[in-house]
Amino acid sequence: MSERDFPESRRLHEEARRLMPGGVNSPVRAFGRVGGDPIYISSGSGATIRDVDGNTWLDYVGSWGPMILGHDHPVIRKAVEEALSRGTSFGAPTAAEVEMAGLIVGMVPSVDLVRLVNSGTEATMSAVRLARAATGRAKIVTFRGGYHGHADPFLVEAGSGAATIGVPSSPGVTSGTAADTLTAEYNDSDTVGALFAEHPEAIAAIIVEPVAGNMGCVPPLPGFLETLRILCDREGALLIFDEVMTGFRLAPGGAQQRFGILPDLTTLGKIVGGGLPIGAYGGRTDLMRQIAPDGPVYQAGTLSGNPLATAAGIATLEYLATHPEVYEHLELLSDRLADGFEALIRDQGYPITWNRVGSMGSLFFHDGPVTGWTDAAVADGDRFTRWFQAMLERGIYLAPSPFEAGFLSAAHTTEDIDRTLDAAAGSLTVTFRGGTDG
Ligand code: HOZ
Repeated sequence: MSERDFPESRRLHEEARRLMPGGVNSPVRAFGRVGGDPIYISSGSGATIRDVDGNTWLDYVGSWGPMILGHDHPVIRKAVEEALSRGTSFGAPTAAEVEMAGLIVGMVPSVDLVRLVNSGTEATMSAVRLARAATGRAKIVTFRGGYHGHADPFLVEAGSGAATIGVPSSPGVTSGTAADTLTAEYNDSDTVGALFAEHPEAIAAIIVEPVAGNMGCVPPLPGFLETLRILCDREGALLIFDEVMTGFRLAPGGAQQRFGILPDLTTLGKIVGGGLPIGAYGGRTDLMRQIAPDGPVYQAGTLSGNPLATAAGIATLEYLATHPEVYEHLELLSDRLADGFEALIRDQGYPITWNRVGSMGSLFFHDGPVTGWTDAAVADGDRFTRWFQAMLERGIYLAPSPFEAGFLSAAHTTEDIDRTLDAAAGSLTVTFRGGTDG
């Protein structure tokens, strides 16, 4: 399987480029970082996806996180089909929204009240507006290489697609907006403490991915999240956990349950919608009651709480809440993958680092450890490209960027992991020792 084998994908992409910026609806999908045309997907089933040229791929993108149960899961399909037969949008309250809110409040430890929106970006921008209103302060702290969607305050030294295409601070964000975003180093709470010292009583909130997933996967070092909690309490700022990636993935109650640290506000996306577009934000009652119409902090949406999206979300969350074996399976697969990478590193001496927490992880072409953006940014990009293409040759579909995490699903099997490790051994040989697959 190589680039020349994808004629239909290539044809579609040529047409797409005439119609859409970069031919895509989200930049990193364009394969700009890894070369070649993107592969156009026609269907998915379990842990695999199929492209328009008839190739089948073992999928570690999982729609960038949502597909924790795998593609076309029968429970989700049935729920969406039933909702579809009742109508697709009413712009009025439905019972499904109440059920969905109940599930989120029941599962996520720090969430007493929740508001449904349509994407992770909507969730984070709304949470920050609320934090600013509640504290009467303007500034927020983010982390270099972190990513919280594409709203203006977050496109300052951002990770994910912004870093991938080289615009971590996007044109179009006004200097006034950028001035209110202060950036610190992930896993270095001293840099956060310094910002509080420099800007006394001016910081409304710290927003942090409790496991960074948009500079590759970077776990929090012991004590890091605890220190952020202490700093926020001491300085009168709010702690926002952006659990768009980690929510319902690292535990039924997300990273906050896994690590036992409670934020004031939580933002959710991806898994919460079961593969359909939903975001959510929630937290302490006294804060959430400030949202309109209970309070004056405005936020709204025509399609918020959409019946199809809530049907998929409810089915997914209910499944996760009642099937703890999903998390056991994901941990087992993650351990097996990690053992395999550790053996490759030990036996072959490759200067690489495999970072993971539960079912999210990523490979850095850097002789570790990778604890933040400073390390992630200097990882070898050319080697990543060779690795990505070599894995593609072996039927493994990875995120086409070194600044994204990979995701396991409940549909992956131990055989899939072993096949992936075989592919990884061959791909690393090509990556480090030269030669091609073509
Ligand atoms: N920035 C998203 C993942 N971190 C990628 C979204 C997409 O291309 O679908």
